[in-house]
Amino acid sequence: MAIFSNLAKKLLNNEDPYFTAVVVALAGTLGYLAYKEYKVRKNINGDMTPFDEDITEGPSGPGLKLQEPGADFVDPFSLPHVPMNFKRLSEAEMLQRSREFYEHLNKRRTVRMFSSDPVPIEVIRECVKAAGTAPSGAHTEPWTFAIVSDPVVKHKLREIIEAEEKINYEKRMSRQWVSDLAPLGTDWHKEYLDTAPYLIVVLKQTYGITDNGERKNHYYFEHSVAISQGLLISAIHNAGLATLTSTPMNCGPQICKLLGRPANEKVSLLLPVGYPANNATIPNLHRKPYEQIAVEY
Ligand code: IYR
Repeated sequence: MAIFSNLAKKLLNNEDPYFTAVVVALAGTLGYLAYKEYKVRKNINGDMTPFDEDITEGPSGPGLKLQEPGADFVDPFSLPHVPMNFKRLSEAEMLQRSREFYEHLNKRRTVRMFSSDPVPIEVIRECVKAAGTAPSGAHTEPWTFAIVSDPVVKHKLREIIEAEEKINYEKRMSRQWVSDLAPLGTDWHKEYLDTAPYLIVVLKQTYGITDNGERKNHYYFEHSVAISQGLLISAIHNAGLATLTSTPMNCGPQICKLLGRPANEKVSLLLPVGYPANNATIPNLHRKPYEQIAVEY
């Protein structure tokens, strides 16, 4: 203690200018490093709105430097804007198409019992292409669709997911949550992970990586990936197939490791895709009527 109080006295009275200089330099360096880290974590680079924290996430890629502001600057004139060639439909046609689209989507049901009958991979690829047409923050397209058909990999996914879901259902989820799900007939058994011919793991890229290995912001990646998942589900339904929005809680890191995904990707949803089993049953659910989901001003 005496040593510290002596040193403090030395410092305060500026008895030894060299010592004071060293302490000030050290404190300055530490402060600068802390501020730099804070800036990276909070994304304060002049290009973010500080009040909207869910736009992007802090860096999770160890050792990755945040891209310098403006480093990826694209001369706006280098991206030409081209005529849109938009063709208007008649009001009658708009009404007919919107009605038919709704009626078609309204036939979609979440399926938990799948047939193992094969489905052409080309169909799955087209559905994924449809998902990739989703709008995304600053057109960063922050999604990766991992399509798994290999029975060995599917089974490994099942093992990872069932082990975690058993803990989820028995310990992590509240009793209320488990009882809210009971009518839907879900539990930790996930046979569909073996039977469905495809499992599409949708991965959200929490940031991008530039050609020089720097971290690039992905704005609104949650929203962007959620929209693309909606399109994927609609495309799968439109192709005459069934799916299930499965949310393997606490399995993300193990799934990413199994699939060899990079550190910027996190599991968003896992969609088993195939035909419903011949004897498939579904809960007799009803959707809210228009009046309950919309307000018109
Ligand atoms: N992830 C679990 C739990 C689950 C949660 C909700 I909310 C659902 O609507 C359905 C399931 C599972 O996939 O079983």
